[in-house]
Amino acid sequence: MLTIHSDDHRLHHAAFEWAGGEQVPAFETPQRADQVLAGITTNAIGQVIAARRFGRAPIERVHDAAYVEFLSTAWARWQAAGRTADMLPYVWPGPRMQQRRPADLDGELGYFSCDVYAPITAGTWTAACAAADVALSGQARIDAGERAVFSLCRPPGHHAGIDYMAGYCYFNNAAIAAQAFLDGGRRRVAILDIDYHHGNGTQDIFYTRDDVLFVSLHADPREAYPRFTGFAEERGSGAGDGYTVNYPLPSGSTASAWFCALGAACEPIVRYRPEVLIVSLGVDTYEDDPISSFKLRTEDYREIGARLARLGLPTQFVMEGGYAIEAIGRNVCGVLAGFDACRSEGVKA
Ligand code: OKP
Ligand code: ZN
Repeated sequence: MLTIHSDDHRLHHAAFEWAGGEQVPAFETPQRADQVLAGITTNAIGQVIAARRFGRAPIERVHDAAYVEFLSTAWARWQAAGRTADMLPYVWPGPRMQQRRPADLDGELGYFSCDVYAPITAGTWTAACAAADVALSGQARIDAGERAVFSLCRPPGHHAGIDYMAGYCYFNNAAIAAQAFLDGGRRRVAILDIDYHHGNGTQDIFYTRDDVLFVSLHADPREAYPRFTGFAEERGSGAGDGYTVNYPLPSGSTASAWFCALGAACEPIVRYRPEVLIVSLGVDTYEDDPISSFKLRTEDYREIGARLARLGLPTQFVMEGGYAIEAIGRNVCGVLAGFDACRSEGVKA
């Protein structure tokens, strides 16, 4: 399978994150994408090519222009104020408060975010744009007839909503690719999100629409980030009613429970008859992931790839989470190799 990549991801490097009331080393590191890339080579997954640039326009098809503008200038404004640490928000509008844009940088940081997990650093803008380019370059290859591609996006994207960053995410790479498919003339796109965490941002972007089906398997929000979205009763609204499908699973779920939910999640996808499938690929479902609780083992990832290949759709894999540095490369490659193996069997049959 073809992999798309950009070295610019390394420009985004958070100094720390908050956990248990303390600053701990960031889990979302440049090493993650480097390890995946190393795995792609070691496991001979296929050719690796650099992303090309697409600029702001396709990003603004899903994100609010004011949010994109804020992200593009935030670090320079922070520096002009004499600050050097990572930019972190501290205040958000709570229930029954005004959703009104504050007048200064510290206020705007809260306005354009919903948690403390998306710090802006010196290179965040460049890296986030590069991740969107990686997604768009993959989308363009599928549009040109490629059957499957892997967009090795970093930073990840599925927590970023229309006008906010959150959970290590700034631009919603999968949503940007989905919108580009539609803008290129496709009429039905399905996004299957198999990251451990609910893809609240992707859900936000497509919640009222029927041209993108969003299906997500994730840890029950009652006991996992992002806490306030991802419940089974969230099913879309207006024209989008029924086009968001959530499968929350109990914390600690094993592979057998997870694959059972995957089987269920494939049903609405088959019924939708999408022209293309985007897989938000997180491997933080792994048993040794340091921030997650599911129990998938390395051998399960090949089976995931095989199951997805059986859907028989042009497929774009978009990298999301996965924080077990030692295992991230082999787990991602397991999915891609399992997909490719099943696909070539299909060609023979
Ligand atoms: C991003 B992706 C960990 C608390 C949760 C945010 C998790 C963001 C996950 N101590 N922190 O979906 O993998
Ligand atoms: Zn995740």
